[in-house]
Parts: sequence; structure tokens; C-alpha cells
Amino acid sequence: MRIKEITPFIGAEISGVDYQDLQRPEVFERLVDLVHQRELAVVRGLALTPQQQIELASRLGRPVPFLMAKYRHPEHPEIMISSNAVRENRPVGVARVGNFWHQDSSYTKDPAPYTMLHGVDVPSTSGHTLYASAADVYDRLPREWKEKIAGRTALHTVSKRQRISADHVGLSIAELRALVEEEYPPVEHALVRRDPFTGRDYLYGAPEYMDSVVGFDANENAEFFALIDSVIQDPEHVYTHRWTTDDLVVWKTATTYHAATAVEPGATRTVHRVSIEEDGQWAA
Ligand SMILES: O=C(O)CCC(=O)C(=O)O
Ligand SMILES: [Fe+2]
Repeated sequence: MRIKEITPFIGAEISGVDYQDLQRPEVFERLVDLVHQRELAVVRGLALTPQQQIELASRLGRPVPFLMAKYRHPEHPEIMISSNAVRENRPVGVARVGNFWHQDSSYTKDPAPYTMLHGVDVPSTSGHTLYASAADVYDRLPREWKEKIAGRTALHTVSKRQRISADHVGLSIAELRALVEEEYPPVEHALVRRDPFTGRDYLYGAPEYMDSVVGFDANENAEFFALIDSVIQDPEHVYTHRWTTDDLVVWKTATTYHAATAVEPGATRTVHRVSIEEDGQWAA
């Protein structure tokens, strides 16, 4: 087993382990520890069946079946197929998942703490995933902004990113908005939180999943969102994960900002995604 830090800010990469090796508790615990300490861990070249991916996920917590049943893996509801492929005129999975900067499911009250992706069919020259550490983002905020946001909360919402589905045909934008608000009412989260594993403060909230900071006026809000967009996306502090087949990538959802990049025309990309709820075992 070889381990290296990917960047000084985020990520650890493990190579030279297979599924059998990960059955050894000390090897699996090393992986979990790297996720906790580095926000994100990549295991390169880990061939896995869907069943094995679910087995690994269930040692980290409780895999949760994806909300929309039609995009679940047909035999394994815990796996969501994130894919732009089309087979027999039907989409194999959900296309364009997470193609904007976000922290997973922050618009919900209690997001699952881990996400795990397995690269099943991945192009090498596009469809990368960008990652930034929310603790590093917080560290890089100007001091006056750290003071301005101290103790504040923000309203998180999925409405900016709501997808139009067949059920929505005929609705006005206002009606659609009302429907989304009913299904996913805005939730309030503290803007600055402390990671129990590293003890570091981190920023919680991405502009695409936030409505506003409570107590900010429209100008302050716009200024703050523009600032954090630029801090999150600073190329010097972003890790670009270029997928290779059978990469397993695991991250802490709260402290990891990420964005999937576009897939080049003509290429297909399929990753298997498992969202993992806390079951207490790894609570700090
Ligand atoms: O497929 C990817 O590159 C990541 C998409 C994403 O945001 C997610 O799976 O949470
Ligand atoms: Fe995501």
C-alpha cells in the first residue's frame, strides 16, 4: 500500500490495494482516517462489483438509496448511476450530476456525511471532478469577512438548481418555485462550523445552494457570494481529479466543495455513487 498527499490543501491517494486488502481492518481504517484528515481519499485501480462497493460503504456508515427510484441501479438500490450514456434510447442514469460547485445535499437538514464514487467508465480527457477543502476556503477568507460572518447562519435551498421534469410541464416559474419550496423548504445552517475530526473551522455553504446569509442585505449577500465563489475556485487551491477506471473516491460532504466538469462530445462517463449516512461508528 502506498499513500501520498495529493495537494497540501486536500486529498490523499492510496494505490496498491485491492478489495481483499481492504477487508483487513487496519487497511480499511487507514482509508477512513485519510478521508477524515484529508477531506477526500482516492483509491486508484480498485476493481469492485456493485455489491463490493456497497459492502465498503456499509463499513463507513449506512448507504442510503437514491431518492429517485428510476436512477437507482436496477439490482442495487443503494447505488445511483451517474451517467450520460444512453442504451436502447434510454438514459442509463442521471446525467450532469453536480456540475456546479457545491457541498452535497446542503439544502437538506441533515445531509449524509460521506459520498463515495466508483469510476466505472470514465474518459481521461474530460469529465474531471474539481475539489476544494472548505477548511482551506475558510482560512483564505479576508479577516473582515470572517468577522462579518461569525455566528451567522445561511438559508440553503435547492431552488436555483431544481431540474424541470415531465411533472412540471405547464407550470409557471412561480408555481414551480412554490412546489420546490414545499418539497424542499429552505433550511438554515451555521456558516462557519468546526470539523470534529480535524478541529478546523470550515465554511459551510456554496452560492448555488444558498439563498442568502441571514441578516445580510442584498448587496452584502451578492458581495459575499462573489467572494466565496472566487475563493472556492482559486485554481491554486483546487484539486482536479482526472478519473482513471476503477478509481474509488470518498469524501466528507460537509468539508468538501466539488464540481463535475463537462464530458466532451461523443464521450460517455459512468460513475456509481453511494451516499452514506452516519451510523455512529466513526463519530468523532
Ligand atoms: O460525478 C462527479 O464528478 C461528481 C458529481 C457530484 O457532485 C456527486 O456525485 O456528488
Ligand atoms: Fe456532489
